[in-house]
Amino acid sequence: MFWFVSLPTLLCVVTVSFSEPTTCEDSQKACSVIACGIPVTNGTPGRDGRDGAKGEKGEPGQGLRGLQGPPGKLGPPGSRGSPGPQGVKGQKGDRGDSSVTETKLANLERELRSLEVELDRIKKLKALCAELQASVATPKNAEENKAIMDVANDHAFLGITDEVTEGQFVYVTGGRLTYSNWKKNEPNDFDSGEDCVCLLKDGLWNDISCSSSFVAVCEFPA
Ligand code: MMA
Ligand code: CA
Ligand code: CA
Repeated sequence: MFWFVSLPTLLCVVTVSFSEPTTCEDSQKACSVIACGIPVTNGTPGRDGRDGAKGEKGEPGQGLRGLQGPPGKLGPPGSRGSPGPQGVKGQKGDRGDSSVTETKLANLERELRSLEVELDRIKKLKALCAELQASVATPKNAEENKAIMDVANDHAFLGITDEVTEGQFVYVTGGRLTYSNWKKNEPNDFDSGEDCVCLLKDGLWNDISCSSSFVAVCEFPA
Protein backbone atom coordinates (compact mmCIF):
# COMPACT_ATOMS: atom_id res chain seq x y z
CA MET A 1 0.00 0.00 0.00
CA PHE A 2 1.24 3.45 -0.77
CA TRP A 3 0.31 6.68 0.87
CA PHE A 4 0.70 10.22 -0.40
CA VAL A 5 1.89 11.91 2.76
CA SER A 6 2.10 15.66 3.40
CA LEU A 7 5.67 16.84 3.19
CA PRO A 8 6.99 20.47 3.44
CA THR A 9 8.89 20.09 0.25
CA LEU A 10 8.31 20.67 -3.36
CA LEU A 11 6.94 17.64 -4.95
CA CYS A 12 7.38 16.98 -8.49
CA VAL A 13 5.19 14.51 -10.31
CA VAL A 14 6.97 13.42 -13.28
CA THR A 15 5.04 12.08 -16.16
CA VAL A 16 7.23 10.01 -18.21
CA SER A 17 6.65 9.10 -21.78
CA PHE A 18 9.29 7.25 -23.64
CA SER A 19 9.81 4.97 -26.48
CA GLU A 20 11.21 1.62 -25.42
CA PRO A 21 13.78 2.87 -22.93
CA THR A 22 16.15 0.21 -21.75
CA THR A 23 17.56 1.91 -18.65
CA CYS A 24 16.42 4.41 -16.01
CA GLU A 25 18.75 7.05 -17.38
CA ASP A 26 17.13 6.64 -20.70
CA SER A 27 13.72 7.12 -19.13
CA GLN A 28 14.90 10.34 -17.36
CA LYS A 29 16.18 11.73 -20.61
CA ALA A 30 12.89 10.93 -22.19
CA CYS A 31 10.84 12.98 -19.65
CA SER A 32 8.56 15.25 -21.55
CA VAL A 33 6.55 17.02 -18.82
CA ILE A 34 7.54 18.13 -15.31
CA ALA A 35 4.73 19.60 -13.21
CA CYS A 36 5.49 20.97 -9.77
CA GLY A 37 3.33 22.28 -6.97
CA ILE A 38 2.97 22.80 -3.26
CA PRO A 39 0.86 20.34 -1.24
CA VAL A 40 -2.24 21.87 0.23
CA THR A 41 -4.28 19.34 2.14
CA ASN A 42 -4.13 15.63 2.78
CA GLY A 43 -6.12 13.67 0.27
CA THR A 44 -8.31 10.69 0.92
CA PRO A 45 -6.54 7.31 1.22
CA GLY A 46 -5.88 5.66 -2.08
CA ARG A 47 -7.17 2.28 -3.06
CA ASP A 48 -5.46 -0.88 -1.89
CA GLY A 49 -2.32 -1.67 -3.77
CA ARG A 50 -1.65 -4.97 -5.48
CA ASP A 51 -0.77 -8.07 -3.43
CA GLY A 52 2.81 -8.38 -2.41
CA ALA A 53 5.13 -11.23 -3.29
CA LYS A 54 4.35 -14.63 -1.77
CA GLY A 55 5.89 -15.12 1.65
CA GLU A 56 8.13 -17.99 2.67
CA LYS A 57 6.62 -21.28 3.66
CA GLY A 58 5.59 -21.34 7.29
CA GLU A 59 6.50 -23.85 9.97
CA PRO A 60 4.40 -27.03 10.09
CA GLY A 61 1.31 -26.60 12.16
CA GLN A 62 0.68 -28.23 15.52
CA GLY A 63 -2.83 -29.59 14.71
CA LEU A 64 -3.92 -33.21 14.51
CA ARG A 65 -2.33 -35.36 11.88
CA GLY A 66 -4.55 -35.92 8.84
CA LEU A 67 -5.88 -39.28 7.71
CA GLN A 68 -3.57 -41.58 5.77
CA GLY A 69 -3.88 -41.01 2.06
CA PRO A 70 -4.66 -43.69 -0.52
CA PRO A 71 -1.88 -46.10 -1.59
CA GLY A 72 0.53 -44.75 -4.13
CA LYS A 73 0.91 -46.04 -7.67
CA LEU A 74 2.56 -49.38 -8.37
CA GLY A 75 6.30 -49.01 -8.43
CA PRO A 76 8.51 -50.23 -11.29
CA PRO A 77 9.37 -54.02 -11.41
CA GLY A 78 12.31 -55.11 -9.33
CA SER A 79 15.43 -56.61 -10.79
CA ARG A 80 15.46 -60.33 -11.69
CA GLY A 81 16.22 -62.65 -8.77
CA SER A 82 18.87 -65.39 -8.72
CA PRO A 83 17.84 -68.89 -9.99
CA GLY A 84 15.95 -71.11 -7.52
CA PRO A 85 17.21 -74.49 -6.27
CA GLN A 86 16.94 -77.57 -8.51
CA GLY A 87 13.49 -79.28 -8.41
CA VAL A 88 12.83 -82.89 -7.43
CA LYS A 89 13.33 -85.57 -10.05
CA GLY A 90 10.23 -86.26 -12.17
CA GLN A 91 8.56 -89.61 -12.69
CA LYS A 92 9.87 -92.03 -15.25
CA GLY A 93 8.49 -91.34 -18.70
CA ASP A 94 6.41 -93.68 -20.82
CA ARG A 95 8.17 -96.47 -22.58
CA GLY A 96 8.84 -95.73 -26.20
CA ASP A 97 8.04 -98.14 -28.99
CA SER A 98 7.12 -101.30 -27.09
CA SER A 99 6.13 -103.42 -30.09
CA VAL A 100 9.36 -105.45 -29.94
CA THR A 101 9.01 -106.06 -26.21
CA GLU A 102 5.35 -107.00 -26.60
CA THR A 103 6.15 -109.47 -29.35
CA LYS A 104 8.85 -111.07 -27.22
CA LEU A 105 6.48 -111.27 -24.28
CA ALA A 106 3.75 -112.82 -26.41
CA ASN A 107 6.20 -115.45 -27.67
CA LEU A 108 7.34 -116.25 -24.14
CA GLU A 109 3.75 -116.58 -22.97
CA ARG A 110 2.95 -118.96 -25.82
CA GLU A 111 6.04 -121.01 -25.01
CA LEU A 112 5.11 -121.08 -21.35
CA ARG A 113 1.60 -122.36 -22.12
CA SER A 114 3.07 -125.05 -24.37
CA LEU A 115 5.43 -126.13 -21.60
CA GLU A 116 2.61 -126.16 -19.09
CA VAL A 117 0.56 -128.44 -21.34
CA GLU A 118 3.57 -130.71 -21.87
CA LEU A 119 4.29 -130.85 -18.15
CA ASP A 120 0.67 -131.67 -17.50
CA ARG A 121 0.86 -134.54 -20.02
CA ILE A 122 4.03 -135.88 -18.41
CA LYS A 123 2.46 -135.70 -14.97
CA LYS A 124 -0.58 -137.62 -16.21
CA LEU A 125 1.63 -140.19 -17.93
CA LYS A 126 3.71 -140.64 -14.80
CA ALA A 127 0.58 -141.07 -12.78
CA LEU A 128 -0.77 -143.60 -15.27
CA CYS A 129 2.52 -145.46 -15.47
CA ALA A 130 2.72 -145.58 -11.71
CA GLU A 131 -0.78 -146.99 -11.68
CA LEU A 132 0.09 -149.61 -14.33
CA GLN A 133 3.23 -150.63 -12.44
CA ALA A 134 1.36 -150.90 -9.24
CA SER A 135 -1.78 -152.69 -10.29
CA VAL A 136 -2.55 -153.01 -13.98
CA ALA A 137 0.87 -154.26 -15.00
CA THR A 138 0.27 -157.54 -13.22
CA PRO A 139 -2.83 -159.01 -14.80
CA LYS A 140 -4.16 -161.88 -12.69
CA ASN A 141 -6.76 -162.93 -15.20
CA ALA A 142 -7.95 -162.49 -18.80
CA GLU A 143 -10.20 -159.59 -17.90
CA GLU A 144 -7.39 -157.61 -16.30
CA ASN A 145 -5.13 -158.53 -19.19
CA LYS A 146 -7.68 -157.13 -21.65
CA ALA A 147 -8.12 -153.97 -19.61
CA ILE A 148 -4.36 -153.30 -19.63
CA MET A 149 -4.26 -154.06 -23.33
CA ASP A 150 -6.98 -151.51 -24.05
CA VAL A 151 -5.40 -148.85 -21.93
CA ALA A 152 -1.91 -149.45 -23.32
CA ASN A 153 -2.98 -149.43 -26.97
CA ASP A 154 0.57 -150.68 -27.62
CA HIS A 155 2.98 -153.08 -26.05
CA ALA A 156 3.48 -152.50 -22.36
CA PHE A 157 5.70 -153.83 -19.64
CA LEU A 158 4.17 -156.03 -17.04
CA GLY A 159 5.27 -156.27 -13.46
CA ILE A 160 6.58 -159.78 -14.06
CA THR A 161 10.21 -161.07 -14.20
CA ASP A 162 12.40 -164.15 -14.08
CA GLU A 163 15.62 -162.26 -13.33
CA VAL A 164 16.10 -164.03 -10.02
CA THR A 165 15.68 -167.54 -11.29
CA GLU A 166 15.78 -168.09 -15.02
CA GLY A 167 12.55 -169.49 -16.29
CA GLN A 168 10.71 -168.92 -13.04
CA PHE A 169 8.50 -165.83 -13.54
CA VAL A 170 7.20 -163.97 -10.50
CA TYR A 171 5.32 -160.73 -9.84
CA VAL A 172 7.62 -157.84 -8.98
CA THR A 173 5.45 -157.40 -5.94
CA GLY A 174 6.26 -160.97 -4.96
CA GLY A 175 4.69 -164.37 -5.55
CA ARG A 176 4.57 -166.80 -8.39
CA LEU A 177 2.30 -166.28 -11.39
CA THR A 178 -1.27 -167.35 -11.01
CA TYR A 179 -2.16 -166.37 -14.58
CA SER A 180 -0.20 -166.10 -17.86
CA ASN A 181 -0.94 -165.37 -21.52
CA TRP A 182 2.30 -166.24 -23.34
CA LYS A 183 2.53 -166.00 -27.09
CA LYS A 184 3.47 -169.18 -28.90
CA ASN A 185 7.15 -170.12 -28.36
CA GLU A 186 7.49 -167.61 -25.51
CA PRO A 187 9.16 -167.13 -23.16
CA ASN A 188 12.35 -167.98 -25.04
CA ASP A 189 14.96 -165.96 -23.17
CA PHE A 190 16.13 -164.80 -26.56
CA ASP A 191 19.67 -163.80 -27.41
CA SER A 192 21.67 -162.79 -24.35
CA GLY A 193 18.65 -163.34 -22.16
CA GLU A 194 15.20 -161.86 -21.62
CA ASP A 195 13.94 -161.52 -18.06
CA CYS A 196 11.16 -158.96 -18.38
CA VAL A 197 7.67 -159.41 -19.76
CA CYS A 198 5.83 -157.38 -22.38
CA LEU A 199 2.14 -157.34 -23.07
CA LEU A 200 1.79 -157.30 -26.86
CA LYS A 201 -0.87 -155.46 -28.83
CA ASP A 202 -2.88 -158.63 -29.23
CA GLY A 203 -2.81 -159.21 -25.51
CA LEU A 204 -0.28 -162.02 -25.65
CA TRP A 205 2.93 -162.01 -23.58
CA ASN A 206 6.55 -162.10 -24.67
CA ASP A 207 9.67 -162.14 -22.55
CA ILE A 208 12.01 -159.33 -23.57
CA SER A 209 15.26 -157.73 -22.44
CA CYS A 210 14.70 -155.62 -19.35
CA SER A 211 17.09 -152.91 -20.67
CA SER A 212 15.71 -152.82 -24.15
CA SER A 213 12.51 -150.93 -23.93
CA PHE A 214 11.82 -149.82 -20.44
CA VAL A 215 11.10 -146.37 -21.76
CA ALA A 216 8.37 -147.80 -23.92
CA VAL A 217 6.43 -148.86 -20.90
CA CYS A 218 4.65 -145.59 -20.63
CA GLU A 219 4.54 -144.67 -24.29
CA PHE A 220 0.81 -144.53 -24.70
CA PRO A 221 -1.54 -141.64 -24.76
CA ALA A 222 -2.69 -140.43 -21.41
C1 MMA B 1 11.48 -161.81 -31.55
C2 MMA B 1 11.29 -163.04 -30.74
C3 MMA B 1 10.98 -162.65 -29.29
C4 MMA B 1 12.04 -161.78 -28.77
C5 MMA B 1 12.21 -160.52 -29.66
C6 MMA B 1 13.35 -159.71 -29.22
C7 MMA B 1 10.23 -160.08 -32.53
O1 MMA B 1 10.26 -161.12 -31.63
O2 MMA B 1 12.48 -163.80 -30.75
O3 MMA B 1 10.91 -163.80 -28.47
O4 MMA B 1 11.73 -161.38 -27.45
O5 MMA B 1 12.48 -160.95 -30.96
O6 MMA B 1 13.42 -158.56 -29.99
CA1 CA C 1 14.65 -165.13 -18.91
CA1 CA D 1 11.10 -163.58 -25.94
